[in-house]
Amino acid sequence: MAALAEPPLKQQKLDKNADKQEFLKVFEQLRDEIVNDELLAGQPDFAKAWVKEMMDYNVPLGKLNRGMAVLDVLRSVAGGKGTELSEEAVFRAQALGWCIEFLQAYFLVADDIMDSSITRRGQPCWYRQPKVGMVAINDGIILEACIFRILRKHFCSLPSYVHLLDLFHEVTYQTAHGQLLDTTTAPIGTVDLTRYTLDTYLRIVTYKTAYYTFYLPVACGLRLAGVTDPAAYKLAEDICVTMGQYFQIQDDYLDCYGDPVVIGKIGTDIQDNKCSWLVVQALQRASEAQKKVIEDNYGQDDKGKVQAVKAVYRELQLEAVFKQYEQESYNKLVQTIKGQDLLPQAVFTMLLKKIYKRQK
Ligand code: DMA
Ligand code: MG
Ligand code: MG
Ligand code: MG
Repeated sequence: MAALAEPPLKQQKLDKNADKQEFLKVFEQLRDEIVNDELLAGQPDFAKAWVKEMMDYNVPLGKLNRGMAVLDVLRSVAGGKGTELSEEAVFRAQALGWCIEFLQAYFLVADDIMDSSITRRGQPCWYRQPKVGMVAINDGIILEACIFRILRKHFCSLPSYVHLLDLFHEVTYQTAHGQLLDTTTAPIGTVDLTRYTLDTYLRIVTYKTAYYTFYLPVACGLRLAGVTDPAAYKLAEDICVTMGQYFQIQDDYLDCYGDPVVIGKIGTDIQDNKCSWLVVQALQRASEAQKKVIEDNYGQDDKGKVQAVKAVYRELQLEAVFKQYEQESYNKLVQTIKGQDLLPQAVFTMLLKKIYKRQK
């Protein structure tokens, strides 16, 4: 990257903040449009208030990396061609970014129920709110349906409309099947150490995380930029899948070693019997005795048992294993990004920069 061409760090931070504020304003507009949707004319006030509160609670409080990436990608592709973006083009990129954040909100509401999680983004998981409970399932369905209301309202006259619809459907399908693998590979109450293999792991995380976290924002940005070359999408898919695997490996690492105050959630992977990167790595390195400890203690909601598994992770120095993996994976991604000239490198380096050595 041409470091000299970049504005000073302080300016970059101010710009980023302004981008985020503007992005959040677009959320408020979209939310209000949904709350007052003419398709629901006459909806009672208590129902409107529920939807507003539910959206405010679940949609805008994350890091917003996925949603804000759409405009970044569009800017780096259009900027490369020397095009200045119109106000409408910027708004559309932001609205499309919010569609991704709605999709993410939907998956997280459901994921927290399935994972019996406690907190998310520093507050109780939505389904844990006393008045919510299993109504959260329907709220998730509403969050997903919002995507298509937003797309219809703001994109239906564009030639890219059908591609965007298709993209959101395909990525949702992939993610749901990733979640299927995640929740059924190692069902709670069964411990079968032969199931925690790296191949199984990579398949789970490619589908449950990589497509919606990286490919979706990139493909949305490319679509808005008018890119139609299938080779460009294929390249984006390949790089995004690798980046997504790296991102989920970080997520698994942080589940055990992250600070709950910083990551905003309390790890549950060990008690949930998850095919986590850590248990896969542990089993590749464990002695017979250590394997037995894992077998006897994994997948049970018991503090002492969770600690016993963590003790094995410590003995195997999995923190150091992760740090080494992180560096190698980062280096490889940089090489791949530099080794192509089909798409501007910034499309990918911007995403990678945001996640490299992340603490949350
Ligand atoms: C994340 O898996 C995948 C989706 C589709 C939400 P996870 O359960 O590891 O996520 P988290 O750690 O955020 O609960
Ligand atoms: Mg989870
Ligand atoms: Mg999960
Ligand atoms: Mg996790």
